[in-house]
Amino acid sequence: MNSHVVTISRFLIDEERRHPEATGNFTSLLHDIALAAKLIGREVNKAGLVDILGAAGDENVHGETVQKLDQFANDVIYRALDHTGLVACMASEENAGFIPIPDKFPAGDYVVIFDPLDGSSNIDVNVSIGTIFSIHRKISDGERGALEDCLQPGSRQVAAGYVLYGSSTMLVFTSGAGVHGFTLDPSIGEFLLSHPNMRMPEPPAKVYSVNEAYYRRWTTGQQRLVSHLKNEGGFGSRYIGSFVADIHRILLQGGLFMYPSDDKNPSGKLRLLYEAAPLAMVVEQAGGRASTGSMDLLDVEPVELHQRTPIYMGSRAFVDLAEAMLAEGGG
Ligand code: AHM
Ligand code: MG
Repeated sequence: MNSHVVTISRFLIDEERRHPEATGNFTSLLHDIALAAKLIGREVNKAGLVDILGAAGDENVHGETVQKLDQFANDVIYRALDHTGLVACMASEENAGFIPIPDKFPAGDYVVIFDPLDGSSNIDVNVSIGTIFSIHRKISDGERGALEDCLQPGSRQVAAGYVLYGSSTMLVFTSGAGVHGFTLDPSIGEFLLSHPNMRMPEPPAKVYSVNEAYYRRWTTGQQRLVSHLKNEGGFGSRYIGSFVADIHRILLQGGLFMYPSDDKNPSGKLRLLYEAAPLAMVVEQAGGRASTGSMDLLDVEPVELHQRTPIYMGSRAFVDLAEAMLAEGGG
């Protein structure tokens, strides 16, 4: 084996050694998330076989009901974290309320918020999907957390990241000291460090990413921004329609991702806590910026678990430009 191969375990242990005060709890938590990612990735890779193996709702050979993949992913993450004694509570895009760790298990200090399988409508057409996670420290007195633990602004995240189930499975995360990407080597079942210290390129690719079919529903400011990018700006356009995949491309190549507000969705579509804030931390740690169009996304004080937010994320200069044009253009 190449002696320079760094598994995610080795990477986390090396990081921990640089922080003598570390208890190892955070390392264990990320390990558990990486394990959940492998289990979800394994099922995602089999998704095309549902017609052979049974569709959601059917019974499998063990007489168990086959779950929808997003429900499966939700259960996997919950079960990877519920019993470890590291977590006080969780919140998932798939659940209405926050989820305290049950009394039968010890509780810890971390709060984990996740979107188990984002972009799941892309599964049927074999397009990349992702898992998004956000980690906070508990701030309430409650041993098993409280709603306020989940309603912290993105700037207080201690770590955040995503797993991309693409042509390979990648886990990308930040704990506030840069962004690091690991690619799953399926032959040994390990995430290997493939993208150390990811930085958004300068100069960035001039590419915007937005669902332009909603053009007529946009504000005048948003319409003018996109017209400017493609006409005077000379931008190209790429839109996968899978948030993790669109942001991953922008992280590697630069560009501007937008999911703006529109007539039908006054706060946009994507969720602040499960989708926007974690990827905003990743993008900012890689040298980019994330905004709601009028303020830093990481400064938004959440008021409810499932609230939505408009998103402008990517290369710093492009996000600045978007904010400026929205401010002057009746945004
Ligand atoms: P989901 O949470 O229902 O999976 O939807 C989220 C997805 C994102 O991955 C993507 O950025 C967005 O929805 C695309 O929405 P649209 O089809 O409106 O462009
Ligand atoms: Mg989602």
